[in-house]
Amino acid sequence: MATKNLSEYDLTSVPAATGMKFGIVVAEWNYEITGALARGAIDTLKIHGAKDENIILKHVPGSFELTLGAQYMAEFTDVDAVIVLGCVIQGETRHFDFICNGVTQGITNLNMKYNKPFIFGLLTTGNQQQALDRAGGKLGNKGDEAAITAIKMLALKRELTK
Ligand code: RBF
Repeated sequence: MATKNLSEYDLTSVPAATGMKFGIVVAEWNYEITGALARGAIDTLKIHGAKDENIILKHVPGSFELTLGAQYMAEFTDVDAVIVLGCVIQGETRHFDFICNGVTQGITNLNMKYNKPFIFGLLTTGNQQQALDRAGGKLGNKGDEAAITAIKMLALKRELTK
């Protein structure tokens, strides 16, 4: 089955991000990839109307730290949504599973705990090429997709709470 291009979406279906505040937490591990994810997310937020001053970008050492970094964003800033960006590449040890499961469960819990969107932008790939393909390569950029998801979730919240 073909994987969809992560950067392709219907422009007209994306609500305006005007007035929305975003936190982005980026893992430093595999920074060639996570830096590209962050650039994609920021560019996409701005294309849809987010202002520079409404985007807070912070780094954590590795993907395992994304959950706590995201919780800090929610506790200590006034962001409306948090995007976490990381890349875990399968190695020869079982760390891959432990890290991926930890982040997946951690981010799921934060969504429920804060009633805010915490967007899961974690690439979990078998090798570096698969990650590059999804970080601005031939399959688009997972950071773009994460940004669109954050905007859409905040728009949904606005719609249901107004
Ligand atoms: N962090 C990542 O973001 N991506 C990885 O691929 C990754 N691989 C790791 C492999 C091993 C064997 C270890 C010990 C750590 C790895 N980490 C990785 C770092 C991890 O997310 C975390 O920063 C550290 O375990 C410290 O809590």
